[in-house]
Amino acid sequence: MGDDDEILLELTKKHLNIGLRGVPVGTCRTSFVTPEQGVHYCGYPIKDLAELRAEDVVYLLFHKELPTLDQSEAFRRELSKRGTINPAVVDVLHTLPIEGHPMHWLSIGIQTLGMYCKEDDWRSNALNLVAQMPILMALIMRIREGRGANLEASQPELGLIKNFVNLLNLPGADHEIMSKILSTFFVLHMDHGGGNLSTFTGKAVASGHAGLHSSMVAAMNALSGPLHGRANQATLEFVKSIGTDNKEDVEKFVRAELMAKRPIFGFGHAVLRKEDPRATIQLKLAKELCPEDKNIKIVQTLNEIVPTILSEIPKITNPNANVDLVSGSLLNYIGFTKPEYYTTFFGWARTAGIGAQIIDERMVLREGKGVPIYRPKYIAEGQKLRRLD
Ligand code: AMX
Repeated sequence: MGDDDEILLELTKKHLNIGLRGVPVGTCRTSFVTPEQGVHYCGYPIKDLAELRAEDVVYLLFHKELPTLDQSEAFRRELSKRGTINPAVVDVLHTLPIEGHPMHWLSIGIQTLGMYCKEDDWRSNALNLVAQMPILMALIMRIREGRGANLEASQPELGLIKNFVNLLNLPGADHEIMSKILSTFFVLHMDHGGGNLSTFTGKAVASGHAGLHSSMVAAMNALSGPLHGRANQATLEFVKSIGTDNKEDVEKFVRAELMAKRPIFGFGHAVLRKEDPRATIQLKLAKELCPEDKNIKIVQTLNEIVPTILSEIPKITNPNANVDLVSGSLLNYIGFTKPEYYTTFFGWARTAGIGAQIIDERMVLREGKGVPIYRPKYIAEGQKLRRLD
């Protein structure tokens, strides 16, 4: 080893078959997670970024600095220019089976955008995708719900969130409140370190030079699993199944779930050891905007009693609320009553962080040479040398 090299981890057999948990793989320039303050984007704790304009936070992840006013305006103009999609994407979406999960639609939508993308540049393609995602999301929701595509109504100059809200034009929705809640959701979910499954998968696929869109589709498919991005869907279903915010009843319900060895959704975290600031921010937003909402009241009761109940169980390292406790109830409040859509919002936000990390791995790290194709070592097991007779 050279003088500059440091041993980060002594690898032993106990590190095998554990999903690379804790095994250092590379460096991440966009975000890190600490046990006390949760995720930080480029050094800023998430609590300081939550109320910023979504485009400014995308800029931060791509440029590693917050924009000046001029840079912010120029970046929004750039995204607006990139924010158009080929109408043929609409035809493809119309052929998809309604039985498919919205995450599958999202993957096919992104792959289709990639087929019409003429550029061969990681940064440009990542920004194109960030700019086009609001339109793709609105189209998916409108077509699935039988409300028809309205591509001609797209006004990318309104900004990422507002263009989505206008395009979707959900009956009965309050556009201001919807924009506020979605903007916060979007900023909170953009990135979460380098090693979460979807980001890691996206970067691994990109290392084979499969292209930005194919890599992002792989990442979205990774995100679609119930152990990863689908937890927000599961948490709202859990909250709805409780059905009451009466403290004694909620406590009875939670204890019965634990007895049945089922998880208490919305609580616990692999890294954080305090309440996730992303939960704190959303709880505050819920208190301001919809304190009387039935699900929000259940969420608040859960947050009052569950940490104490989970603290009685020694193996649980963090009994506090995580990001998913509130997000589904907020989305439900603004009119997204079908939890199967929630992971698509998560995926939409993550295209910013994953895109920025793919650019870093392809164009910046190792003095711009990029990370080589991923090739971890697997040790052969249970295989004797055999011969066909
Ligand atoms: N309810 C019931 N049991 C829980 C629990 C919870 N909320 N949180 C942790 N535990 C259990 C674990 O399942 C594990 O049990 P085991 O040893 O029998 O396998 C034990 O307590 C120790 O877990 P841990 O070290 O505290 O956490 P972890 O890193 O293994 O798991 C997490 C983290 C999020 C998967 C877990 O807390 C959990 O399942 N929470 C409920 C589901 C949920 O809210 N998921 C959303 C995750 C949010 C996010 O990170 N995106």
